[in-house]
Amino acid sequence: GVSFNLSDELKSIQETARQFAREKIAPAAAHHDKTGEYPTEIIKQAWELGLVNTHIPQEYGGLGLGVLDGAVITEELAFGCTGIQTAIEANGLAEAPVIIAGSHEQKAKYLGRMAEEPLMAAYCVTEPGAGSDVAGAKTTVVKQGDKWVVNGQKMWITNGGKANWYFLLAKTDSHASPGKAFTGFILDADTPGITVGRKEQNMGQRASDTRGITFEDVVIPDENRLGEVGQGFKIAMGAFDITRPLVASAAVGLATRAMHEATNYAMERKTMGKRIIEHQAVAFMLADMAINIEASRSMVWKAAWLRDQGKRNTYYASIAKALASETANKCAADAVQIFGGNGFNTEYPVEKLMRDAKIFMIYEGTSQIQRLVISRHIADLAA
Ligand code: CO8
Ligand code: FAD
Repeated sequence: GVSFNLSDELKSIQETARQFAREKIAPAAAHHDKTGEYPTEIIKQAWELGLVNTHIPQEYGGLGLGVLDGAVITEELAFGCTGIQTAIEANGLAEAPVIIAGSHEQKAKYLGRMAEEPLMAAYCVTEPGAGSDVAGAKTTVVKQGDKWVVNGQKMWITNGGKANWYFLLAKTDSHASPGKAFTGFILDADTPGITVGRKEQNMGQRASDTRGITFEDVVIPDENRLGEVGQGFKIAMGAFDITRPLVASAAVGLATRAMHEATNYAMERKTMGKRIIEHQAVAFMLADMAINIEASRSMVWKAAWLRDQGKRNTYYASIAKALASETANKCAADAVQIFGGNGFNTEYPVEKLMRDAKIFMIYEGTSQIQRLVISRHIADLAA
């Protein structure tokens, strides 16, 4: 039956991730936030501990963990810094289409490589003119003999400048419906014709590397095509069923950090003769944080668990993503409020949390797009 008990093995991985986040990630977070320096060394250490690429099947050298396992690990890493955690998790996003649709040879080559060395990968779907509207993406790929030729531009690609290979979604049939118009590919990052743009200067999660990428007559061998021609859109969407619960889990990690910092501060800071936690207005802000964090984590676990059971979880993944990302934003903003003037200052940790939180409502599908997905399912159920 259903259980919220974590196995001993998962508890032990959770403890490893918790310790790593608190001892290695959190102390380095301010530096990477300030400088924007990519956390190469931290990622390498995380990789050595088995905290990166957790869902690569054992057959290809990975740990073969499930989505719920990944959610537990991700929440812990995110407590330390969601910029660093996003860089790590973007690997999982790039790998998801390969796990869903890759052949044995593709998995052995590209997932195997990730298990052998601390390499990065990236998922290239969004374009300058099409983010929410994936079907509006314009990058084309044309068959020439036994090869494909890509032309177009992708934007906002996490790990864009660090990736060893990319998952690429490109249009193969501009007249077909979205579900048949696109094809997915694996593309080596050193292929001629690829130009990687500058590192974007973002509001938060500044440790993470986000870039535009241009493809000019880039040649891809047919053996790097993922699945059938025309199946790319569904493969790209299928990846979100795995990764939206994980992104939501990271938002829970950030929200938990906000509550942790705000609680400690409220126990120390005194006004009007008492610790501010003894003012009900402050204590209730903390209580609201707890309510929303617990509810969000439960939704994350449900969405992740369903996927691990082999059941379609799209509806729950979107609920978890919308709820947890909005929880992260509310908790971070209220943590700043509880810190008062200090909360607005970079010497204290909560202003970074507020800047880092915003992107959770935008990437992996905006809050509006999650509501679009949820409402379509409700309409289908009612029909
Ligand atoms: N699984 C399988 N098939 C699916 C799924 C799914 N989850 N969803 C849709 N499909 C199928 C449909 O059934 C349909 O099939 P058919 O044609 O046979 O009927 C076909 O795909 C087309 O679906 P829709 O009609 O629903 O297509 P729409 O054009 O209406 O668009 C969405 C649907 C939901 C609006 C879609 O475009 C969407 O999800 N948009 C948001 C895009 C998004 O989330 N982008 C995120 C980019 S990655 C990112 O941000 C990374 C962040 C950093 C990463 C670090 C941590 C991981
Ligand atoms: P738009 O789609 O133009 O949306 C603008 C506004 O309109 C939003 O508020 C949106 O919710 C709203 N809107 C749009 N359509 C609708 C609708 N139908 N109904 C209601 N409201 C609507 N993408 C990748 O492929 N790979 C990555 O690794 C990646 N990493 C990212 C990292 C960062 C830091 C950022 C900023 C983005 C990243 N993205 C990545 C892209 C991200 O997924 C998109 O930015 C996001 O999906 C929104 O697309 P957009 O920016 O084009 O906004």
